[in-house]
Amino acid sequence: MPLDRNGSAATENGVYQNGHTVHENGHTTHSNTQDFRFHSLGERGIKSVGSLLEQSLIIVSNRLPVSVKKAESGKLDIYPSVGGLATGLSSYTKNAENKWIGWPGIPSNDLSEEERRHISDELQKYNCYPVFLSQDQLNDFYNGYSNSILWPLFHDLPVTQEADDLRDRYWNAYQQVNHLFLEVILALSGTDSSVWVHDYQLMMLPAMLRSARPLENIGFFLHIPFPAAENFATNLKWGSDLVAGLLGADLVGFHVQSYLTNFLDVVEQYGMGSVDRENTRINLVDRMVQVADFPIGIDYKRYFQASKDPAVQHELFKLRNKYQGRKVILTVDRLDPSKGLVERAAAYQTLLKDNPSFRGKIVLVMLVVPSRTEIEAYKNLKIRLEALVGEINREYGTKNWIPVHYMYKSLPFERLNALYQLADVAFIVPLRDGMNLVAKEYLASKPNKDGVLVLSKTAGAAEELSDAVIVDPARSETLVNGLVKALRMPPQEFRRRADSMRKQIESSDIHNWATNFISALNLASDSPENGSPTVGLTKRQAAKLRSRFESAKSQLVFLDYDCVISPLIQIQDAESIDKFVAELNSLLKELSVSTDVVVVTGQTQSTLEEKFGNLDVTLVAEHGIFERLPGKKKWRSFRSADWQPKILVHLNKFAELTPGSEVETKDCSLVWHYENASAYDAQKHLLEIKRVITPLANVWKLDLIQGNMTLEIRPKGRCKGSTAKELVGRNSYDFVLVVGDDQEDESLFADWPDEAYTVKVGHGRTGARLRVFRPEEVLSLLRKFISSGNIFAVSA
Ligand code: GDG
Repeated sequence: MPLDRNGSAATENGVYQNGHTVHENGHTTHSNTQDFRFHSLGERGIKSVGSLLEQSLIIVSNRLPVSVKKAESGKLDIYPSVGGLATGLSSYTKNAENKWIGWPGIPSNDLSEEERRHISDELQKYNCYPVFLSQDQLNDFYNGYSNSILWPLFHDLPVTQEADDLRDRYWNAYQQVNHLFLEVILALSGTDSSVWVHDYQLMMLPAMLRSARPLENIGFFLHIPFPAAENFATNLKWGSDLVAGLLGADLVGFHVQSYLTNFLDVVEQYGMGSVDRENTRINLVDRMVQVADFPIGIDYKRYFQASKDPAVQHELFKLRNKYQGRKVILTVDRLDPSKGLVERAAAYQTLLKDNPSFRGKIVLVMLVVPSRTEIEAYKNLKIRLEALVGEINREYGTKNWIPVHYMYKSLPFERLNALYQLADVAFIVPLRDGMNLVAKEYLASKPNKDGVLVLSKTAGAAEELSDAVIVDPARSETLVNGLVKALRMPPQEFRRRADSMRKQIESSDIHNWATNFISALNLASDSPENGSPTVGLTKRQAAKLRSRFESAKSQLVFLDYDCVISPLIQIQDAESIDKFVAELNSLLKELSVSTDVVVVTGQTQSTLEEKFGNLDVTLVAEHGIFERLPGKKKWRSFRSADWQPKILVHLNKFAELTPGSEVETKDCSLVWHYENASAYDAQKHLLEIKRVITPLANVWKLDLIQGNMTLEIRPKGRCKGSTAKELVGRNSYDFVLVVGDDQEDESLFADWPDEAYTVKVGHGRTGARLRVFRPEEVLSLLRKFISSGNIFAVSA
């Protein structure tokens, strides 16, 4: 992994050092985002935010917000970061239902089996789950394809010959690691979750996930720029694969409008779907991908309030003494070719050359944070930059004045914030930057508004911070002129500018950014373009259902019991659940007097019998393998379970190796439950189990069904849908209501004739005609049928 000399770990978006996270991602509300939510999608945006957390959220990024370092003593140091992204998502990640999946920052070669397990257990306390990567994988996937091919290309920089020569190997590693992330997601989450994938290292993942789970809510956010179509298509060999990877998502987010437009251009150029520019959507054959801009913001409060922190005040006092009234020009960046550091130093050199009056009165403080230190281009950049800084200091420095104060390290937050407060000018002129958070942090840290921001027009931040002194990094004279303008700007003017930009930063912080993205993801996945009803059952729909029910001669109600009980188990105590089941039982009892009722479940016959055994309804257990017809006591079985002992031997062995996991033996299926096991053991053995069992499953014609921390093995072919088809074959109904919630129910919805009223319970893409969000709504729907007093009722 990219550990540099002083032990800092370079990340794709930042750097961690000595227990401090250097990188701070963050976010915002922007006019376009607002349009997207409240104009084109109307009120639904607001509704979705309220019900946002009903579905679990899986966040996936190359790096976890918790890092692991190994001390020389061999002790593992595990520390969470306080980065912007982690802060913005903290309201989601505190909930144990939600998970963050990523690389923990240490190559797996450096770790024993025992250490990996320990790391995994420790990370789980933060709801974080590691993807372990070897040094070779990190070299080729991270340093190679991600940072030596994609990073420069997306920042309009040249790819080195060396990287170009190795790109086939790098590409293989990129795909392989994306697939590894997929495996971890599949092992650790169920189909009822939303997955939010971050950044350029994981661009293949949305499509991989889509093919494994067609109905998943998948979001992707790119933290770096998206290049213009001609650059992308001409220079990127597997560009179309990467775009196809992104199109696996329901929502693809960028920082700013121009990246979004570039992306749509590329999609159009590859002919990968029909691009609807007005609604910023891509219509594919079977679904739609929403594209939107979500300019990332910062944890505004943290920066704004820092000036009151005594530790920050102490640092500021020391810095004031150090710089003795000289005007301070500040740069803060990772050492990265995209940041234009040599160009900045050169502009400062020209400023001193052309304006002797500034000599001795100003100082350039360059905080340069080590990053991706194993990559040759980064090593060379360091040599060039330090040579130039040395040259400036030799050329203009005096006994009492060093023109450039260069620091190659990461500072603690308090020191950095004191620097922000001290600096008269922030000289933020990257060649290209997705957003650039330093620009926002600088302004937010200045309660007295006494600073000037000089900003590149090629940083995403320039789209929001138009009151900065905007310069063009491609024209060095604008950098010099910008500095002069900033240094001479009258206080009244810089205060006015800083004030207006600070308001913008405050109103669109990292929390808004996260919430906006997630609510837009829900809207995109539940959209009518994906065939899904977007809102819960309206009064009008409920009334229509009731009247259709009343006028029907023969009705069928087909209810998936799991869809009403599973959400309750997550949020309610046993007593309330019993009450709910008792009420459902009594409603079904009344209903079954005049209506055919079928209750299906993935659970066992005994569970169904215990809850509904007293009813005169059809009971279907274990996903259709067992059926008990109304009025009968005996169950019909559709498969022999001869295969079970053969598979059970293996499952038991793995269950023993995975403490906390257990095997449930159902009459006709086996389920390995691993939600209470250590994630490390579970993941490791899940792969092993699949490897061992798959050949046997082929012989016995069994399916391996991956659930939420479960693996079920059951006979192929018999499912809820088979029961449905048989029922329709046996009787003719003129009113059918089907209530379900999971992937299997989707095929069930499709199996019924179009006239059937199919109802999806909960969020997510669905082929159902109607939607309700909560189990209680199912009860109230059934209640309507009973009070309707159907007079034509014919019981089968
Ligand atoms: C990528 C995109 C996009 C820096 N030095 C120290 C320190 N930092 C923190 C800053 C800031 C972060 O690192 C750098 O963020 P940037 O946005 O400026 O740049 P990238 O690392 O390139 O981030 C970028 C971002 O992702 C978010 O989407 O804006 O365009 O390239 O938060 O404060 N923090 C501490 N000590 C330092 O010495 N504590």
